[in-house]
Amino acid sequence: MNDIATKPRTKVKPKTERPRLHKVILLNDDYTPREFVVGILKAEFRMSEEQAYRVMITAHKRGVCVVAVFAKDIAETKAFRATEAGRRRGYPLQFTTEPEE
Ligand code: TYC
Repeated sequence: MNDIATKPRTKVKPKTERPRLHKVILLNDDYTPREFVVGILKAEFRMSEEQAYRVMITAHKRGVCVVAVFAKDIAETKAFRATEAGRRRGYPLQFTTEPEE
């Protein structure tokens, strides 16, 4: 029937790609106290006072700052928890996520 000999493929493409990491991004606002932002960064992202202050002041001056990168579900959970902690205190503080290039 089919006599055409086909050469077996020698190179096999790997089927699983490494899942992309996601950035957690801190957004500036005019109302959340600086100290509160620092406290959230320390509690939720296990940062030192110095690291947390640097991230907070970068977001304050530039509008946004990348906090850290994680697997997608961890980034989303941490961003949600940190945003929720601000909301519970009546602050508009926001953390978002986006995939790394
Ligand atoms: N801009 C706020 C203030 O002046 C402090 C602040 C910094 C809020 C960073 C959010 O992501 C933020 N009180």
